[in-house]
Amino acid sequence: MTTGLSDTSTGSHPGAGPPPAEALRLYESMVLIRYVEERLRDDSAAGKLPGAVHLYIGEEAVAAGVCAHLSARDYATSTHRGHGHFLAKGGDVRAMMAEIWAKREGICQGMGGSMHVADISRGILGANGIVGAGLSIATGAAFGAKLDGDGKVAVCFFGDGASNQGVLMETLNLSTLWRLPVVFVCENNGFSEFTPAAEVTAGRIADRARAFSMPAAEVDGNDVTDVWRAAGEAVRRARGGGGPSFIEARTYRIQGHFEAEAFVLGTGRYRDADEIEAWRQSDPIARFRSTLASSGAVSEADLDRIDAGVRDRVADAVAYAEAGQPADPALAETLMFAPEPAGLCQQEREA
Ligand SMILES: Cc1ncc(C[n+]2csc(CCOP(=O)(O)OP(=O)(O)O)c2C)c(N)n1
Repeated sequence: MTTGLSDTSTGSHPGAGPPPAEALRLYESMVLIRYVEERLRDDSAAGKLPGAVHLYIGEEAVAAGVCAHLSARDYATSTHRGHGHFLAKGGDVRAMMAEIWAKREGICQGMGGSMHVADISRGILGANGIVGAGLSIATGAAFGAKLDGDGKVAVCFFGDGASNQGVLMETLNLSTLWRLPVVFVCENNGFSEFTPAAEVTAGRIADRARAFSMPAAEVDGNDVTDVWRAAGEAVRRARGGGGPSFIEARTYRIQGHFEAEAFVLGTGRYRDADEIEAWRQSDPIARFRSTLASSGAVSEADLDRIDAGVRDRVADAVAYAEAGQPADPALAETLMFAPEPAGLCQQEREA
């Protein structure tokens, strides 16, 4: 039996589950991510998107269960598979969709694309194409939050592949030493690109944190209640000055590493259809829907209404993105490069 965040066993996390209104928000958050990702899957297959997308289908419970404890003032860093984190953290679905479609109306004016959706005003410090890069950004944000002293928390989402980057050790070390308000959330979806985790990742990932005496939990990442409980405990600890925590959420990537991976792999296969099917049986949304419906607190009709509302929002976001203006390449000069600091240039000229 698990006894808390510092417990070393895997499985259901103890304690009360989310109250009914929170449970419905968790459900809606997961459904929004799912419908957005399904639409992107279809539009990618139809050749409508300008670049690659890495989809989060099957992993929705992690982003939803963690971000439910955050406000727009808190920080989150994300990965190349970042749409779910952006949406769960309260990012605007229209602006994200337009960004992925490379339109000027996008959240980064169409210059960032799928792997760089960010909204600093909501504490969404960005998806990131560099594996592991969010670890140091989140730790830096947590350091800033600690200096500000106003209770903000930083969450870092990263994958099992990223857990082998040296920067994890650096950030586990400093965040423990300085008692920073940061929560490390490893989404162990079983693969690093086309390589099964077992071939490149030694030991239990959560043990990396335990080596620094950091409280660490291993949870069922397809059980949103389990994630929500563990994240609640970790975020409360961080906000209360208790320092960092680590959560390893075991989940599975249903889609390819990126859409259209088949064109790269040819006939090469790195996993069996049976394995994917087995994980589909543990779908986080279907599981939570059935838990909610059987609790009697909510009817199937209520859940259907949520689904329909989300479908409309996603259709609206796609229409908005399609109707947008193409990104303006000239923006690269103003958006990607900071203006030269006048004083510095003067000094350089004099040197
Ligand atoms: C520093 C760096 N090294 C390698 C890559 C190439 N790369 C892109 S995604 C990926 C796998 C990442 O796996 P994981 O962290 O488990 O995330 P997942 O894709 O499973 O969500 C790799 C190696 C990269 N983008 N950045």
